[in-house]
Amino acid sequence: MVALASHANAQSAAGRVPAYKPPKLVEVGSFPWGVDVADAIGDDEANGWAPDGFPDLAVVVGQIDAGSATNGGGEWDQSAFSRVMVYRNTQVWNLAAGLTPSHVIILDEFNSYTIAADVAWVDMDQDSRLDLVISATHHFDNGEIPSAWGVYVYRFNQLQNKFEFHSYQDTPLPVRSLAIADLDDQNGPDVLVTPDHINSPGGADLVWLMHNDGAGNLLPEQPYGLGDTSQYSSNDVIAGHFDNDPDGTTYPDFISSAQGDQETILFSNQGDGTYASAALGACSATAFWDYASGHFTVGNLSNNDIAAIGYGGVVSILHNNAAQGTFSSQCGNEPNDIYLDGNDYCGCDQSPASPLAYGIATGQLNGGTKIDVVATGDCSDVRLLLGNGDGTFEYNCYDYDTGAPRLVQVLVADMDQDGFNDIVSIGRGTVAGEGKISILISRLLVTTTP
Ligand SMILES: [Ca+2]
Ligand SMILES: [Ca+2]
Ligand SMILES: [Ca+2]
Ligand SMILES: [Ca+2]
Repeated sequence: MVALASHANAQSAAGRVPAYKPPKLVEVGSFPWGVDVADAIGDDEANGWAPDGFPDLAVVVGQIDAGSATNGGGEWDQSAFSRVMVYRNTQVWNLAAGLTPSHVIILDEFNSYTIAADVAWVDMDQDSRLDLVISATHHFDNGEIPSAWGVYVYRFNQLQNKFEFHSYQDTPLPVRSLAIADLDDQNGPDVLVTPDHINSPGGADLVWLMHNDGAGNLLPEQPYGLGDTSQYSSNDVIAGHFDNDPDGTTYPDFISSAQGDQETILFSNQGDGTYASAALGACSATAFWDYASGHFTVGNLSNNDIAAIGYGGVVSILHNNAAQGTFSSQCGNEPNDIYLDGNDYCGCDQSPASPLAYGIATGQLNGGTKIDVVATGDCSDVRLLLGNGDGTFEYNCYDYDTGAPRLVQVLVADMDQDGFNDIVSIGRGTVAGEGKISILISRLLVTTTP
């Protein structure tokens, strides 16, 4: 017979390989690229559409020509508006995806050349409701149009059940990667962005920090250079606690990828408005596309470790050594390589081929307390690296088809609130208009008895 483990004894089953129900898909049209998940809204009008405990989704959709750089190029959908789609979690996940379209934000009402690039849920104006921060790039075949790109803030108006335009701050170049943290410990969350690595003039290796004025308006950007003089632009930026500040406080730090130097640069927040930058010196043969952080060693909650996915689908783990921001690495370019891509884009043959490997996320995926890693290559599968709890990961090519071709991002969230984390991913498809959200709902861990 087969019996389902209860939530209570799932803890004892930690370390087992998770299983997922068939993927639940939502079609979103052309080129979903950025995604974020948070419980932002509910369906109770009398209560101001208040959050209901079930995470909702914001997805950036817009035309982009990322395919032209590699394979299957020229996949434009010229008719696609650039927009952010908000999906409310319906709480009903037994049949189809429990998501219903609830809001659409059309960015090109301000500039028809704007393309939304990434999105984050965050309460920017400190009214206890989550707003949306959106990074924007532009239609690059029309020359440079500076007013098309920058950072938009849309605040949630609970009286009108609407995400309404709140503020805009331009940037010197088109931007893509987006991270949020209250870096100065005042006036609410601040915003970090990097130049659009797909669509920026070469050599723009820096992070721009934009402080919140306390009301959800962003102050002009401050540049933090990565020290990279190559032709490439910086990729991802994430914020988190990566070292301790001199006085023992823990202001958030941030890291970014110097693609040309194939380095990760840590900007250590000194708590006085200055940042000490240092190259982590890890995995120097890999240019990282995407980062995620977490505490990979059980019991060590002081500072974050880093998981990174780089060119060719290589996953590397950067271990945080101590309080002073030094790292050691388990690199994908060393023996026991961890490759996610194969020549068929979805194989686990340890033969990296695709240069488009974007998404990585961390979270507990099989119960227990050990943080796991999930990553995507340029295919329809996500791969799991199960954590051993000591900073290392087991890689046995745990491989799950999401049903969404050409994945670009992945997130971990408990969408059906059953106590087990699920996997949210977005794929841009193989042809224009084929973009999809995929949700893999975790099955309860199964025990089999004779
Ligand atoms: Ca919700
Ligand atoms: Ca708000
Ligand atoms: Ca702040
Ligand atoms: Ca779940």
